[in-house]
Amino acid sequence: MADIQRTLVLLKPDALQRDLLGDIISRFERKGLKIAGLKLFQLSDEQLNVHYAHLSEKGFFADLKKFMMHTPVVGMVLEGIEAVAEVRKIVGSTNPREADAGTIRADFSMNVSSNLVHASDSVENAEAEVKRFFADDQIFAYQKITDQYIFG
Ligand code: DAT
Ligand code: MG
Repeated sequence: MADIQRTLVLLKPDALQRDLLGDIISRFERKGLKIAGLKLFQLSDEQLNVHYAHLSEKGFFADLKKFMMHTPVVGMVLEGIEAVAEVRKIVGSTNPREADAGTIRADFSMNVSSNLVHASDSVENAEAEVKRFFADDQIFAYQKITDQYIFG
């Protein structure tokens, strides 16, 4: 039985400013990931303190939060087989210059502080992050006629 997971993706303010939202969303769609949630919203300082708690001691923490609040972000809940790891693979390493060619970060960005996309890094974090940003009634379970061709 396939391990169907949900994961949280944020398209950061640099993706919005650079008109890359469509290109980035398209990469996830082409993989076959199902969009279970999608919205434009403004991040708050409180949300970012929780979301980036693992970086709170870093010198760049304040700048990171400021950057993430420059504009609204696009939040997505993506669903697919082993979606957490697959989405991280498509997004690429944190530092875009170390990311593999063909990943979003390698193909579209150059600097760690503007690497376009957030993606959950573990199944546990994905569950918490989806809950953090999406209410239950903003997440949808539905059939697509392509499901059998993509999920097997
Ligand atoms: P990831 O986004 O790949 O999960 P992370 O959780 O370690 O990486 O860091 C979250 C974000 O913080 C990252 O996408 C960009 C920013 N960041 C990380 N390391 C940084 C650094 N050395 N300088 C500036 N920003 C950094
Ligand atoms: Mg992270």
